[in-house]
Parts: sequence; structure tokens; C-alpha cells
Amino acid sequence: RKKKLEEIGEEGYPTILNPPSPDSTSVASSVKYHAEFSPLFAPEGFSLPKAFYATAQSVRDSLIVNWNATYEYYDRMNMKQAYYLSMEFLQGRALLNAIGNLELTGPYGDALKNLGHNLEAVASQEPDAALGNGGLGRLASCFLDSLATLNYPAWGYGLRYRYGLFKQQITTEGQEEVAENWLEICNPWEIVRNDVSYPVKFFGKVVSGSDGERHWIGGEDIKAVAYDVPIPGYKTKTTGNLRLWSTTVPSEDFDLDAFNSGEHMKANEAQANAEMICYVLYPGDESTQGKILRLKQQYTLCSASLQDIIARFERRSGERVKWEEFPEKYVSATATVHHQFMADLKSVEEGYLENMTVAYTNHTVLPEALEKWSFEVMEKLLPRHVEIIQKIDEELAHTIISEYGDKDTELLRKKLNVLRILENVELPSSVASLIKEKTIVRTDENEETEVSTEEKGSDDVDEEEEEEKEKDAKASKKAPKEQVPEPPKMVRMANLAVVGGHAVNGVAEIHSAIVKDEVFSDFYELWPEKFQNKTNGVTPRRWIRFCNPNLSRILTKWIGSEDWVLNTEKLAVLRKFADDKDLHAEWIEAKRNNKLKLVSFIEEKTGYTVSPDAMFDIQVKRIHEYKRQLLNVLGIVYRYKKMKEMSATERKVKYVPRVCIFGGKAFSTYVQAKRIVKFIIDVGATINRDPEIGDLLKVIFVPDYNVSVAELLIPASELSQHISTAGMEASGTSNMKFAMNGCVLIGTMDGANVEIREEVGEENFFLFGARAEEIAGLRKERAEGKFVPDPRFEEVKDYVRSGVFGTFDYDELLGSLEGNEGFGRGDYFLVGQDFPSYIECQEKVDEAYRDQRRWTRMSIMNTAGSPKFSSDRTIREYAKDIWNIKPAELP
Ligand code: GL9
Repeated sequence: RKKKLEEIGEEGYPTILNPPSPDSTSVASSVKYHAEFSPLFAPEGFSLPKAFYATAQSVRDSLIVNWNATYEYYDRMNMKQAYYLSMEFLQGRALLNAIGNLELTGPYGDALKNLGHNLEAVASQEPDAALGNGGLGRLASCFLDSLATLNYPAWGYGLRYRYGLFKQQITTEGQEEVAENWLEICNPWEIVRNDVSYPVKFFGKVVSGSDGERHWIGGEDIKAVAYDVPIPGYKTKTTGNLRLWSTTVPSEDFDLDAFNSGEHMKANEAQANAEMICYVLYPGDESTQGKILRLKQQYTLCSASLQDIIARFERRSGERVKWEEFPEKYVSATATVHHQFMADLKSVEEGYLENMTVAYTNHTVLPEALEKWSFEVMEKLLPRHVEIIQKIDEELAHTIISEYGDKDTELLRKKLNVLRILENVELPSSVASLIKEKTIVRTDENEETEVSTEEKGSDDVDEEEEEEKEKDAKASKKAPKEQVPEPPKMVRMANLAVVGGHAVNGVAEIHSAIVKDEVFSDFYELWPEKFQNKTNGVTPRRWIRFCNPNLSRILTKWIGSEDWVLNTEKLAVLRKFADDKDLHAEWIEAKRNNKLKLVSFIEEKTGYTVSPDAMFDIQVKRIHEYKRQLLNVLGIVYRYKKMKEMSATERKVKYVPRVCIFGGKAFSTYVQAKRIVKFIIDVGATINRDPEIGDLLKVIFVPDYNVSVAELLIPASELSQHISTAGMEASGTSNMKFAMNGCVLIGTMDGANVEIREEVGEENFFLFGARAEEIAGLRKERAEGKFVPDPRFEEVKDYVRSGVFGTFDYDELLGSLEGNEGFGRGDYFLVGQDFPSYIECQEKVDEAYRDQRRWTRMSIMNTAGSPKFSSDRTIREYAKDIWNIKPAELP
């Protein structure tokens, strides 16, 4: 390494770290240059879309300078790097963020004005990069921003989906999904790296070579090609990288013979199969084909990224590659729950990668998201990996036995059952023979057949024979029960991640507690030192500075400088001025201006006119039963019914005018979630047209909620709802964005709500509902038929059933809130349980809002209490406690 450096010399690296700061004239000529020489449109005219692409291309030039310099610096210093692997990155738009970070907003604004356009209008041409579903993907993007801003040597790795998250259209029928062709014109931010590609293999078989090693041969070979997206830090030259993989076929795989003999489709088959992997963000996985595709996606991300990381490590090491230094000194990676690591490397067996390098962040405790793969499917697709997983499982079983004893006791059985990576798969013989008395062979969930070890043949028979005998023994034991299907053999990916990860963390205090005390309690008992908490955060650049310039000006003025953008601790200064009349006046004006912008947007998208004088009450997030949009809309229905029962004067006295805004997408096959969307639309259609109610209540469903819509809604919000069943929302991150933007929250003791309430003060947070520790007991009571619903809850359901909101059959929806048990029934999410405390809490909201001084104070206290929720804080914690990396500012 040293020799290489001497050869090249310091001058070998580009030193254009300080290009002259562009002024509006040079910006304009660069934009014009791209319009002409990087053409995407016909030469005549300078339309808005054309202006956007030319502007983006010109910004990219500046990014590339810093991006190259950053890369070369890390190379030269050979420093430890972190890698954030995620199946999702929800980047949103990049233009305003990039020029803001580069501190070029002024020059670009002026240049575009001179060219006949307005910067904001140009920026709104950019399609959202929606390579994610919701909070999990957006968190990954906030992390990239903080990593670059804080000068941490770190990269993101993901997949370049051809179609991002679908576009949502709202009709009177509910939600419709349309493919989101975000790459249609081009992605001006990406750099295609045809020079960086890796082979990825599927299927085939494993054979023992003459070298004594196992070799994976045959099968389907594809190629993963890198697309790089520069990630600018704020006010720093550090520019990170998001490397997205796209899949194609190795060029030699084109079947020219087939093509020439007229079989055109056949010739194209391999290519189509390979490209399919990166077609859509979240392919349906009900069918086996769908499952295989999902697994192929996850494996492609892991395989290509690891090959890339290792290639970089080897290249930077020069002649002597010291594998033992790989984990401590060079690489740290974090994987999120929707994909886990599997590496096809010698070093896995040597334990470097799995034990020292990889950390596992859990982002949800919903059982359906703790992924399990069919052992058989996996064995077909990744035969060598299954061998390695079996080996890891075997070692784990040995660990369990040495911890809990080698006698076949209840305790040992229980531990093996819950901790093993492989589910319903027989114990490996090396383990079975250790458990002296008996071996457990599971036949179905409830019954275990015991086979004494003596039955299993002596040591001198060879393995195959032994296997045969085992099968026979099993078959004979099972003979009378032939009808009972074998329980499916599964690979529990979360268990593999806990075993392989050197750290396991949750994303909010309460969630991390559930992770260690409930979801992985048996692992916690085994390895308590692995478990940590890292409360989520969001970037104050995108989520205050750029999306809310009106508020940003106020913050800068009252805090005395713009430091708060990098040091959110400064926001706490506002507490001093929480009762200052001048601040109140400015605060209210800024909020009102943001609300006015939203009023026009709502009119444009939905046709409804809403009053900016009403309270803007917002719930935006993926539509899910556990997030309880249904509780919100039933609360609205109750309010409406009560309003209808009153005289006009009574109504005005009792209720504060509200615009209730919903937004969010339902997964295309999640029928109940789609019914919830339909219900909200129907409720809106009735209420919004009711002349008696007028501006007192409006219900809006904003279509196609995404990052850029959030950037408009959040600054305009006054109340926001985070009302999940306690214990079910791992963290939530929009709650943090709302609080930062001076929005008061109504919510349950769940996820990050708990910490937000602690930070902003209980009196500035509307709390209601059952606590996480009560939930199991409440569900049990329900199942036993002991739950007595509040009459107001019965009243509201009857009202809906009476047909006020149209003729749609709401039985399946309301039915899910009734009965004691059964799939999709029995009110699993406890809407009925929390309904009374929710509507009572909403009355307190009205009361507080009516006193505008009190409300404004609450709003200010929310912004002042949000310093903790900057992703800069989160990233520093990961860097120190999990990744062991240090900031490295470019010289
Ligand atoms: C999620 C959790 O549900 C959120 O509570 C959490 O804030 C984020 C980020 O940690 O992760 N886990 C998860 O699977 N999603 C999350 O949002 N889902 C989606 O992104 C759709």
C-alpha cells in the first residue's frame, strides 16, 4: 500500500476540491449547455420539463466533482467504511435538496429566472424516486443525508427498481394502482457504471471438488450492474454514494443460434428472466413464483454488494490481503429486516463476515414481516447457502446445548425450538448424538414423536445409509398418521440475522424493549450484550430547512443563526420565547402561509375547497389496520353525527372547524386496507357536501401520498395523528417531522411517540389509549367474551350501517371490529377498546385549539422539543456503538 502511494504520489489524486463557487451567469450557461448537449428533448423551446432536466444535469456536474474527490480520499486513506444495505430507499426529489446542500439556491434561482422560469416550478417537474414503501425506506434516505453531512465514510446499497412504488389514483371506487414509470425520461442523478458489475448465481447444484472444497455449479447466471447516485452532504464537500444494482444477463448468454433459427422469444428468455428481478419494488409474493422473485431480489442485493465491498477491500489492501483486519478495521454493514445477509464466501465459514461485520436492525415486530423462507425453495435457489446455513444452525444448536445442558429436558426442547434458524428440520446428527437420552423428531405442531438414539444405527454405517434408516424410522412411526401433512420446513431469517449479527437493535426505546423482552427474549438470554436501542431520526435539512422556508426564517431569526440546521440542540432556545407575542404573530403567519399553499393543492387534486381558518388535522402513512385510520374516521363519523343532532348555534359553540386530511397507500392485495380507503372517501363525499356542516368539518383524502406531498402537508399541519395499537408501531418517523414543524400530536404510547412526549412535555401532547403492556390482557378478555363495548362505539357503527355514507357493503370492515375471535374479526387492533378515550381526547384538542395563544405555545414547544429527533443524533450513535467508524472531513 505504502509503495503504491509513493509511486503515485499525492499529486496522483485530483485536487479540484475547491471549484470556484458558481454565480448565476455561469450556472445559466451550464444549464443552457446541458439543454443543448445532453439533449432529452427536441431542440426548440425551453419548456419546464426541459428546464428541470438541464438544471439537474448541471447540478450533477458539481456533485460529481465532490463525489470523485470523496471517493479518492477514502481510497487513499484506506479507512473503515460503513455500508447501509436496504431493499428500500425513498429519496423523493433531489434538486432543491442538492442545490441547498451545495449552497447554490441563490445562483440557481437567479439563473432560471433569467432563463424565464421559476426555481420551484422547475423543481416540481422532478418525479419522486419512490424506491420504498414508507418509513423504513425514508429512514434509509435520511440516514444517507446525515452520513454525508457528518462526513462519515459510508455508502448505501440498494436495488434500482424499474417501477417504484405504484401511483395511487383515487376514484369513487377507492384506490387504483398504476405503474410508476419514474425512469421514463431518464434519471438525471444516476451514473451508469458498466465498469462495475458482478455475477450472481441461482439454482444449480453443489459438488465436492478434488480440492476438498464445495463448489456451486450450473444454474442461472445473471449480472448485477452498478448505478451510482451521489449523495451531497449539507455545507460539506463530502458526497456519499448510493449504489443501486440493476440486473441483466451476461452478454455471452444471448442465444444467437435460437434467434437466428427464428425462436426470437427463446433467445430473449434469459435476459427477460434476469431483468425481471429489478422490475418492481415489491412483487406480490402469494405465489411460489412471487416468493422466488422476492428471494432473488434480496439475494441479488446481498451478493452484489458483498462482492463489491470485498473487491474494494482487496484492491485497497494491495498485495497482502489481511482478512482478519476486514471486520475491525475496514467494514461495517447494517441490514434491515426485509432482507438479511447471506454471503457465499470462504470468510463466512471462517466467521469474519457474519460475526464481526454485520449488524441487524429490526424495524417491525409484526409477525408477518419477520420473514421465513421455505427450506425447499431456498435449497433449490441457493443450494450452497443452505449448506452454510445448516452449518450455522448446527453450531447454534451446540451453543444451546452447552448453555442448557445435554439432557433431553423440556427446557432444552423449548430453546432448540425457538432459537434454531431452521424450523421443522431435524437436528443434525452431530447434535442429536450429543443429546444422550432421546432425539426429538417433530411431526406436527402439537405432537412430538420420540426416537431413541439407539434406533439410529451405529457409527460405522456411512451417512447415506444412516439417512435412509432415519427416514424409515420416521415413516414407520408415522404410518398410522399418514393424513397429517408434514409441517413445512422453514428458514427463519430473523434468527439467522440475530445469530450472524454482532449487534441487534430496535428503532425506539419501547420497540427495543419489546425486541429483547418478547420477540427475541430467548436470544437476549443467550447474548444480552448484542442488544441495543437506536431511536430513529429524520434529517432537519429536508424536513425543516428545505420543506418549510417560512418556519426556517423564523428559527434563524430567533435562534440568532442558521446553526440549528446542523445542531438541532439549538431549537431548544425557542422555549425561552414560547410566550413572546412577536414570535406568536410570526409563527401563526408562517403556518397560515403554509396552509394556504396546501389549500390550493387540495383544490387541484381533489376538487374540494377547504378553509384555511379551520384546524388542519392530518393522518398520513401507509394504510394498515394497526395504524388505525379506522379509529380516526370513526371518530369523524361520531363527530358528524353529534353535529347533525345539534342546532347550528350549538354546533359552532361546541366544535372547532376542522379539515381532516388523510393520505397513504394500501398494498394492492391488502383488501381490508383498501376498504378503509373507500370508507374515508365515502365519508368525505357525504360530509363535504352537507350544507348544514359547511366549513365546520371537511374530510379529504389526498391521492398518491409520497415524499413530495409530505413536504407540503407537514409544514401546514396543526394536529397530526399517530394512533397505532400500542406496541405495534416500531417507531414512526413522520411523528418526528410533524413535531419539528410545530404540529401538535395526538397519539398512543407507541414507538417514538413515547420519547416525543417526554421531550416536548406531556402538556404539549394529546395522549390516549391502552398501554402496550395491557394489550395482551385486553385481547384475552375479548376472546373470552368479556369486553363490553362503549355505547358510543355501537352508536357510530349503527350510523354507518344505516347507509348515511352510501350503499357500499361495510359489513366486512365493521365486522372486523366485532365478535370475539376468528381471522380478521374480534377487533385485534382494539379500535373499540380505545374509541371512548380517543373521542374524549379529541374534545380536549378542540378546547386547546380554541385558545389560540395556548395552541401556539404548544406548537412552539413541539419544535423546541424536537432536537433529539435529528437523524444526525441517530447516525452518531450507530457510528459509535455499532459501526465503529469515525468522521473524516475531506482536506
Ligand atoms: C417500519 C416501521 O413500521 C416504522 O414504525 C419505523 O419508523 C420504520 C423505520 O424504522 O420502519 N418498519 C417497516 O417495515 N416499515 C416501517 O415503516 N414499513 C414500511 O416502510 C412500509
